Amino acid sequence: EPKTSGALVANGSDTAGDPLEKLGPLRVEFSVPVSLDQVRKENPDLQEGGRAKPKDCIALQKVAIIIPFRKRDEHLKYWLYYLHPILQRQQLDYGVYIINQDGDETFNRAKLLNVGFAEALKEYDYECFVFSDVDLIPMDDRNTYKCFSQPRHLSVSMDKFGFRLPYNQYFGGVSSMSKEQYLKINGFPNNYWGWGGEDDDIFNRLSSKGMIISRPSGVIGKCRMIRHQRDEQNDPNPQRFDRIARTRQTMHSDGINSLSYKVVTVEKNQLYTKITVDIGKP
Ligand code: UDH
Ligand code: NGS
Repeated sequence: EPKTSGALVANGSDTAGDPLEKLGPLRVEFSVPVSLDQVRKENPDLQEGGRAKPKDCIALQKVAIIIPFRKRDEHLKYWLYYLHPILQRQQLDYGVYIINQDGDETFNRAKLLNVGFAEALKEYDYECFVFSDVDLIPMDDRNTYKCFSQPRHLSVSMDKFGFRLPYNQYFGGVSSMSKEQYLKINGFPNNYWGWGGEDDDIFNRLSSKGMIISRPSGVIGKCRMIRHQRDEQNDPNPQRFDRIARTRQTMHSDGINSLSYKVVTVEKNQLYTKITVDIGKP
């Protein structure tokens, strides 16, 4: 019987178990609205900026969770509601970074992820980076949001794809990389404006450096996506096929070594650090 990690479904505290123990399969649904107030109350141990670490043991890893973002506040509430309890049970020393694209220009997911890497490292000695879409929720807390000896793809079994990979090289949704793995590929591309292909470019970078993708099983890797309409200013990028054909030529000059942006505001509260950033336009 799947368990609920918070109090969304009345379930008796007995089934919530030891706060230090993983639960396995979790109930994940998006029909009941959640409020930030409720999330704050249910996660009293969180520190300013959406930080937490185990009280009674040494953390597994220091992990920065990076979320590319613009105008998805409803999704963010669910993400925080479900993920904070899970991440604490996973005994991580973690922080949540919402990288909010300023203005109304075309969206650029991969560049926002690069900004998250750079900004998180200015704050703390993170050794691992988890890159997560705001609308993806794991259905099993044994899917640990940490790093492995190879780059990790975590969202391997999504409901919208019938709980399987859409294709073998798929690296979208949620992934993790150590600082070393990320730097080895010069981070992510900065020039994928609009929807699609940036995750395939990242896959190409990893495989060109001889790395392979580590994945959880299809059972532990189950997750749900919050259904939504296509966002404004994120239409399919017509250049994406040409770009992914040239990753090996472009990756050394386009990446974390060529990243430029301007931080507009930084907001810190109990649940997250939100960095609003001007990343320019195509
Ligand atoms: N994102 C935002 N705001 C935007 C666009 C994207 O926050 O305006 C972030 C968010 O974290 C999202 C991620 O970028 O989860 C990836 O966005 P995406 O639009 O590339 O991917 P998604 O799978 O949607 O969420 C694809 C288009 C869906 C059309 C479905 C029509 N039924
Ligand atoms: C591929 C895209 C990826 C995308 C994946 C799943 O075709 O960026 O579909 O998309 N690659 C290209 O377009 C080159 S989804 O079904 O989630 O909309 O992640």
